Amino acid sequence: MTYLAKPRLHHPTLQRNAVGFTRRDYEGKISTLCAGCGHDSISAAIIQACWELDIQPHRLAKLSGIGCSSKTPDYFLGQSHGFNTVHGRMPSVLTGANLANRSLLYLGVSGDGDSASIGIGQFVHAIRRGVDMAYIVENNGVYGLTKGQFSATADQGSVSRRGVANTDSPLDLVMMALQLGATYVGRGFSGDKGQLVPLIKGALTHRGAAFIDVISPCVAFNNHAGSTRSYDHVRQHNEAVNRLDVIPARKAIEVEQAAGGTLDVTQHDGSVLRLHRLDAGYDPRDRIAAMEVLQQRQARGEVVTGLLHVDPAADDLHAHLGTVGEPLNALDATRLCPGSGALSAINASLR
Ligand SMILES: Cc1ncc(C[n+]2csc(CCOP(=O)(O)OP(=O)(O)O)c2C)c(N)n1
Ligand code: SF4
Ligand SMILES: [Mg+2]
Repeated sequence: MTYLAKPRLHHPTLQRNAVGFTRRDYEGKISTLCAGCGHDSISAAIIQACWELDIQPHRLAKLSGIGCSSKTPDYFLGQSHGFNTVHGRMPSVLTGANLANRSLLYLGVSGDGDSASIGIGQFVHAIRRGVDMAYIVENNGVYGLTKGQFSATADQGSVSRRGVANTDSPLDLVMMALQLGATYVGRGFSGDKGQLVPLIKGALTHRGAAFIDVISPCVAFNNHAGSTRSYDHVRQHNEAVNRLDVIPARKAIEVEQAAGGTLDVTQHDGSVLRLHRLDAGYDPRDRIAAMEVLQQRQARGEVVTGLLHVDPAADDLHAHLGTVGEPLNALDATRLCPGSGALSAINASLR
């Protein structure tokens, strides 16, 4: 019953952020997901992150594919731009929108089926091109919407609700994102909002391809004993390498010196990612070392979470292509179509 609207009235004393919005202004319609679904907690974390970052809702575009996870953009940021694409096609639609209008923030929301099965080619190319976006996969190891078949991220040996073990090797989207050149890579757990909100804030302030894999249990089909995506399993095996604070650009100048055990990473927009190291040897700026550590620890059955990699000097697809600085809809006809003389000059340069 997604047509059910929430009451629009706000309590007058609700706290407002620097751009005058309450948290309620970042909400969407009433969720129709199963009670306890991890995806609803991720929606709540997105709402919190956007409110804390003082994002004007009309400055953000949310895009998704098909699945329970891809339905969630209906449940947050009701005043933002939105596009619910075909199954697995969110990355290419997001890439096109981003190329046409670079002035918006792009948030891609997808599922493990949507991104790791039908959409794997789309995922791969959007990441390797460095599209400026925050790309979140709500990873429950199953196709929740179509009644719980194993997805391509399901662990080998993980047992279905009917007691059948998965025999295939899993795709690890985090390792793939690292290998493909994503410049911000994190893993969170829907049951740990304290960790997830800053991970999302960091992704939204990052310039370049930011990817977050969020383990998000499906209470209907994958939350039983023997599943490696259940709340119990993830709580028992969750090993965070760091804790993140995001200090927005306007506050970064006043930020106090980092204490021992913390690492400050300044991003393009001047915002500071402050990492409280829980694993003293882990340096997320070193992509290769991060991949090694992840593989070793995942082989021990640990669910490694935190900000796993960041390249503070990252660039995005617009920088790679040398595109015009303004959104295309802000260009007048002479700049959009420079005429036959310009075309002849390009043709001549290619002869
Ligand atoms: C082209 C196409 N193929 C198959 C489907 C059926 N289908 C709908 S959602 C889905 C999988 C969703 O899984 P996931 O992305 O993991 O989302 P979840 O429901 O688990 O959040 C599938 C196979 C479809 N809608 N369109
Ligand atoms: S079927 Fe699973 S993924 Fe879909 S809403 Fe229910 S708990 Fe969430
Ligand atoms: Mg899924």
